[in-house]
Amino acid sequence: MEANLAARFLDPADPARTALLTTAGPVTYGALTERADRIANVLSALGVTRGRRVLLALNDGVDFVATWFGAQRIGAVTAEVYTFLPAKDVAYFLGYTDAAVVVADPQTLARVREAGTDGRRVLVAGAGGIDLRDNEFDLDVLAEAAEPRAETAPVGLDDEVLWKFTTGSTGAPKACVHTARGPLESHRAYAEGVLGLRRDDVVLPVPKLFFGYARDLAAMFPFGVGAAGIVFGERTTAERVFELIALHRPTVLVNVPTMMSQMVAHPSEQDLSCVRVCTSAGEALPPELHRRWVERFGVEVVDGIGSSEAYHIFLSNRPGAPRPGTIGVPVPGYAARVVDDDGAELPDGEVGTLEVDGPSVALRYEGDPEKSARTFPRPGTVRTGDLVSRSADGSFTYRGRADDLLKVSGVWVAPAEIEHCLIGHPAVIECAVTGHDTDGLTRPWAYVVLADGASAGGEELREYVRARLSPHKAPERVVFLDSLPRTANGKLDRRALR
Ligand code: 3SK
Repeated sequence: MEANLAARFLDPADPARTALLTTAGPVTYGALTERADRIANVLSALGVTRGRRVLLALNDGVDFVATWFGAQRIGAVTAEVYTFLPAKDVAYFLGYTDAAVVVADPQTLARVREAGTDGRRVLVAGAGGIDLRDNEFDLDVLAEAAEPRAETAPVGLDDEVLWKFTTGSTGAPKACVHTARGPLESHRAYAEGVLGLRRDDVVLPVPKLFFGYARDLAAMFPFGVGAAGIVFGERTTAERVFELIALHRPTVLVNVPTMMSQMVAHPSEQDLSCVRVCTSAGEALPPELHRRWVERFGVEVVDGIGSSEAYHIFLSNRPGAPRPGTIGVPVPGYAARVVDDDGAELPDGEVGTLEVDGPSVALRYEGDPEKSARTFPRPGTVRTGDLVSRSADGSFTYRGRADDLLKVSGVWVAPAEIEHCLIGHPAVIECAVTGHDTDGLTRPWAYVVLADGASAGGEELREYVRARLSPHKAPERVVFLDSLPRTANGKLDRRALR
């Protein structure tokens, strides 16, 4: 079966339909396909062959999407660098991917240069006016001169086509190596099977496209049904999201709890009536935030959990049947179990590690056989490192990361439980709990962001937890911050707090 992602997602579409919405105007499938094919020909001319990596150091925009599909067209393997990383981290991505070509733009070029490209070819999008060096090429000039159609490299379902990076909150980012089966199965199972993505949908991503959750949902899965995605280069703020909603009237909002909390706390009146569903993933959605969101905007939330290892979302609530506080049930075609440290399945209600089987699980972490063997114990199975429990109705509840658990007064405590409790306090919009060593004993400390204009003291918040959970779960200290540190994908950076 032809599994080339450019052939599968771009070619069947009506060329006159809108594929992407941008502030500069709509881009049709025909125009996107032509741009992708021209870039495919440029990449081939620069020596990119099947199986070689193309590293995208591109901000969100049409060229991000066109370059990604251009590389797919010729059977190359795509990988993305988080665009705001400093040069030393860009150097890590360059070395780790050993990319044949790096595609940069005026915002990332200086850091790519400083990282040292080691003779690699750098293709620069939007390079007009920049003095290019010997190994650098102007994407616009080369694409204009290239043939508008490119040949589709034959790709099978089991061929390696893309790398997805883990966020690296506990070490250097690692690439999960995926075959073409991953995106195709996730599209079928989650985008169509759970979200019911349809031709008239317009998808707005809150995270940037280098995060696979956003890239797939806004710039790949919609194309499978002839729908459209929105791309924008600016930093995502609640104001910008509201402006984009007013401008493009999306039907699907791809969201993360942090932004949901900022949107809920935003003072001005907003009309989200165009949005039929708001997805939440990337982090646990506290039930209280879920409730505040629905009360404020009247927009349904479909909360789920995914990972780079499993390719995309594998457990999810279903539209029309939300169970706040749970991450839902397996996506069609996936199976999930709660296991103990020996891999034995635990009964309903007990907390253990989440293990998932599915058709989109990665082959390995590139270059790390030991970690691969621990995380992928069998082909098609991933041991996620997430702590969960399953209820008798089959739905799963997130209890935190196994490596975040704290032993307090001899009892295991999940920071997520204290966080979900604290977020119920009306003055708290965000919080994180980590372990602190006090004279050799681990004690929970809470880092709290208060809503604009709200006030609450540390003792008040400690008492709030004490009254609802138990005394040993009350934070020893409450530290007030303006914002919480985040990883590149917007997830809480617990390492930075510790
Ligand atoms: O949360 C994640 O890390 C994730 C990764 C890939 C795709 C989807 C999600 C939610």
